[in-house]
Amino acid sequence: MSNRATSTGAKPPLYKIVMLGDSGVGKTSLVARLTNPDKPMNHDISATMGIEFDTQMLDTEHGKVKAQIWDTAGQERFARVLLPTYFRKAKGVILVYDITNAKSFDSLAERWMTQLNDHASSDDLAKLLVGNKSDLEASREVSREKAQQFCHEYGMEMLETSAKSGENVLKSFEKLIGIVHNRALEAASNAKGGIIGMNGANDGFKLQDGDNKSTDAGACGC
Ligand code: G3D
Ligand code: MG
Repeated sequence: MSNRATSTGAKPPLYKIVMLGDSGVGKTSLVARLTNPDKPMNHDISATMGIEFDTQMLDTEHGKVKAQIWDTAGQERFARVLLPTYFRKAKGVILVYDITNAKSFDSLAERWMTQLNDHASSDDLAKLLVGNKSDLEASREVSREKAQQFCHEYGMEMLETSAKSGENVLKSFEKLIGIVHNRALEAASNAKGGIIGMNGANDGFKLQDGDNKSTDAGACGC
């Protein structure tokens, strides 16, 4: 059975992914670096006051997909009210800490993983751990080993990034969206009860939603 496009001009699938982590770890800077790779980091970026999102086309091993990246303030008083909306239909999450700030790492287990489990149907939510500010090696407070232990515990992969230099920024988003896309292809394959053709599989296939309703992969999944 083939899963190739049945019509020309089908839109690439769109997946919602969310940024999570304490205020100041660099979530907004990472998204800005991804969407404006040539622009040096904007030091005037103020703490995000609500929810906003940006979209970015990304490459995966099975074709191009569109990521809709949601970013939040990371402040409890906003987060409490907004978390259900924030997580609704998210397919992936980037958990960000600052390698120079041990507290931001501790917050992941103490706060963000709990909120994630409370508000997201985390079974089909792909997760990636990102240790940002790798350019500040001299001020490092969180060892790679400690972060790897966290990954092992929660079953996810990790990368260290620098929104300042751009190191691993694209790679991080591509890694997460690759996992998300592979899972969607697998779910579509299972739903059809057969093996799908991977080449061009992003062209017009149907995503299997968590509630077993088929949704158009070209439409927004959020
Ligand atoms: P947030 O969205 O998680 O709250 P921001 O974090 O993106 O607003 O970044 C918080 C501060 O960290 C900003 O500094 C920003 O410039 C800085 N920052 C973000 N990423 C990096 C990085 O990779 N390396 C370094 N050295 N700094 C980074 P200011 O001073 O503007 O508050
Ligand atoms: Mg921000």
